[in-house]
Amino acid sequence: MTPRLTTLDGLPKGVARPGYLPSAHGVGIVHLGLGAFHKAHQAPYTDTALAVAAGDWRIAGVSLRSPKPTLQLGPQNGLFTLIERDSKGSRARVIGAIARALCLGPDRAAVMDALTAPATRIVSLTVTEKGYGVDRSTGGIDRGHKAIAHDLLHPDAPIGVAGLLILALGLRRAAGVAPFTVLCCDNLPDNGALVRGLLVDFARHAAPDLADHIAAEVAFPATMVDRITPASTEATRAAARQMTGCLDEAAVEAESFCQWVIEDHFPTGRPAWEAAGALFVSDVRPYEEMKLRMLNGAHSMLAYAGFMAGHAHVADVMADRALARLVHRHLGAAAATLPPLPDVDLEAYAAALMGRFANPHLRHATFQIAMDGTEKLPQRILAPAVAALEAGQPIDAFAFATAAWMRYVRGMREDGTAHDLRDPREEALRAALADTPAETVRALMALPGLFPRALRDSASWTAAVTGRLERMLAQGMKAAIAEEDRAARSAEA
Ligand code: CS2
Repeated sequence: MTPRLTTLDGLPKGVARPGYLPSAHGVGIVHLGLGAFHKAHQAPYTDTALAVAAGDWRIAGVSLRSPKPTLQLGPQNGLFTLIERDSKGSRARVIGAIARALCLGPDRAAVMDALTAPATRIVSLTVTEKGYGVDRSTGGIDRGHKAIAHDLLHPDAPIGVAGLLILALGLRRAAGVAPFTVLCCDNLPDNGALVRGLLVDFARHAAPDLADHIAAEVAFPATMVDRITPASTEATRAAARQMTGCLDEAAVEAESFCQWVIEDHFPTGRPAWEAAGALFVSDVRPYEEMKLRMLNGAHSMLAYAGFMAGHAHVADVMADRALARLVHRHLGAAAATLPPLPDVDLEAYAAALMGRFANPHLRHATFQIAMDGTEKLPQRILAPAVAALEAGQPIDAFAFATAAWMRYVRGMREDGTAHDLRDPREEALRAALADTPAETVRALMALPGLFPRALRDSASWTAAVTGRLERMLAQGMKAAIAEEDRAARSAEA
């Protein structure tokens, strides 16, 4: 029988393993959101930092809802395989940085102990864009968000990020323990300031005496995180088993590329993540904008257009020559909205992204990227669209991406079968669908807090989106892609 992965002993030679003795290091980080991205990004960065520079920086991982991560990692002593894939092949690496896995529901007391322990100096977060409950038009709490509403009513038994962190920061303060640093690792614009705004506003409502303390004493460094990480599947686990000789329920796979740019503001210390290649800077924003507008913006465009054109995976999109050219056009249009970054060549970045998207060894589903469009569009597509409009640059690429999203929002494939939307505003989206493309565009653009005023008020933007949505609906996505590509090429010529 194949043994479960529980120990580093006996792993085959080709499998990389921690360059330190995991049990010799204490926990210094609590991570909320124990999903594939954390396991493929922060956990391996921490693994390398521990090997190079030691320290008590292992991670207590917390799943806010699903018991799955604890069921997978618990019996494996936190060990899991990361499979890194690129054109040269696949490599397996067992990661030892996760000391324990907890699930908030059954393990509430242990989670609170971890959050209030003086040894915990960082609380990091990957809960996805919709996990926070920020009202993006005010920067404060969104009272309609389920976890925010719950935690305002039950501040002693919170289920969301804001409630948990405020309760823990209050207990630490009462006990005379320094606050932890809050490290947001989600693809949100200015993510440190965004979470700071959320917590300060939540405190104003739930624990007013804490608001000033948080504003003055808690550090919220901003980050840009990057590693393409498809959801784990049976095939991931089968590959891990084949490479390690062990059953690994917690295995993840990712591209070999990874990047982490972090604002260096950690008053109570941090792991030596630079040992693993993290870049510490004073201002993350230009890197973050570059990544959100170029990588994530092109990703969202290709996910909506690709899914509707029948492409299940990103690599299939990149094999569709017309659509791949539109991905390239999108990257160029996004780059044109960015300020120059010293030491970064945006053309080279775009070329590298084309290669990363085309990675044939990654099965990254367009459907996975398509999820939560209302949370992603603003920073990925709409902000650069406003910038392009204001600078008098072409808006076609952004209008095409937006129309493709609106086509996707119909929830119906071209063969008439339904598909899920998987968006927190799903009901409002469905209610906005109208009989004509023009009415649909108008209704979707009127959803509160989604489209910036500059776009809503622009006749040229509205016409650019409407014309494209009409074509997508009347002629199908493939024909719309071909026409867009033709027009783009003649504009370039
Ligand atoms: C993707 C991102 O699912 C998505 O929305 O665009 O998860 C993307 O793969 C990562 O940000 C890459 O770093």
